[in-house]
Amino acid sequence: MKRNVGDLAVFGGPSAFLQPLHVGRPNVGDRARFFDRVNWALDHQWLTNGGPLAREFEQRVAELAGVRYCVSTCNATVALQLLARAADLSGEVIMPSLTFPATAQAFRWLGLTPVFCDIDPATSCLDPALVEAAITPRTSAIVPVHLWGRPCAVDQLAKVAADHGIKLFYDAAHGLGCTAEGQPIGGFGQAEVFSFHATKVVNAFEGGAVVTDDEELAQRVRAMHNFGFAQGRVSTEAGTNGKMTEAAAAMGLTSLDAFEETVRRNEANYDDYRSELAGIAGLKVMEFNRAERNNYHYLIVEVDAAVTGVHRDLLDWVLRAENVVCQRYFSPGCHEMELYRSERPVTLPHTERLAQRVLALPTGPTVSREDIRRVCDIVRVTLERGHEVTCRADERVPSTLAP
Ligand code: T4K
Repeated sequence: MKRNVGDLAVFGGPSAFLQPLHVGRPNVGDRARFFDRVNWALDHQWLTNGGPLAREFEQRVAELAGVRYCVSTCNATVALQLLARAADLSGEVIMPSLTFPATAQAFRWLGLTPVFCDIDPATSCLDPALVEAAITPRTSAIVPVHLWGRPCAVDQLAKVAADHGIKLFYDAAHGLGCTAEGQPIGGFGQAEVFSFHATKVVNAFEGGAVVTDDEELAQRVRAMHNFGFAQGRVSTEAGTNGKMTEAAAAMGLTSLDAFEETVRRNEANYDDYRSELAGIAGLKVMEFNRAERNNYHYLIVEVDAAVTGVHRDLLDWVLRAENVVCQRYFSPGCHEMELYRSERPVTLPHTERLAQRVLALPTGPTVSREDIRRVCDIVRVTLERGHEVTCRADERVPSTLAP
């Protein structure tokens, strides 16, 4: 147990964990069931190209999202690109900067211009009023992100999009199984995109999906993810190869089987973190609205260096020395990355402030109550003795880690 600053591994104490404790450990589910599914695919010698497992996966994702159509893809980045093509987007696309770079990169790769807009600090998602102010004659779509699974202001964003006659597609990479205004994420805007990357609440090794109630859009995405084939092997429009394999779908289905249990464990972990970290001045555990359904997949804390005397980066460094592999999700904001900053400099105060403060801590079914207690001991010692930790760290790394 860490009680004093001298107990911390950065200052010579033993690491709290022998093995790394990661953020984003995969929800693998029942391995035997996974191998059964893979064996079934091998027995039937059908490995990809819209096979039965991918179709079953699509049906189950559509049910969970409460929509009529789901097209599975090889990852969410390609799914976003397929949507952009299928909807004939052009010019500018408004999106948050506080997101994984995939959101911006997906569109930029197609020659579209990401226009970064600030968040509402209450939701950490796009602020609809600022979105409206950012619309220009070149804007073709808004792509909000349900960050960490916390829902966007869906009604207000729908109104802004409708008032200006532009498309609304959600990056719902984090949002599987969550609700907004009591409705499942998946059914908002013209379409939404899920990610089934290994680190997501449901994984297909790598995978993604476009979900929508728009039949024509779904058909177009389905054709485009398969070389633009309509019927037979005739390409009737531009297309790529964005298909999900049967092995990926086997993993996706098995992971989906374990979804409810994973969420239960995530929620219990969230409650444990909240009670262990309660009362630490300058530390906030990012809240979920209990009136909505949440997947609790990301456990985010916000560190106020002015109060704790410790910058988020220093806390990250301290935890990593203890073998707790945290993630700065999502820092820096995309607009602060040289690629984007040099092209289109903007100032986004709420994004910049939060990007300096947030840290994802390990959660998921493989993280035990005892793990959480130990992680929280480290956090508490570090933040409650913040000035001492920062001074001692500065002696070792005279640098940028101080607030
Ligand atoms: N939109 C949003 C809002 C997103 O967050 C993402 C992806 C996308 C779009 C695009 O979705 P995809 O095209 O990927 O489907 C990871 C994921 O690679 C990325 O998919 C995800 N968001 C992002 C939030 O997290 P990194 O760069 O943090 O990955 P990495 O390899 O550093 O892994 C993070 C942690 O996960 C490690 O500490 C270890 C653990 N891990 C990772 C892998 C790959 C495992 O335990 N097992 C594994 O197999 O991006």
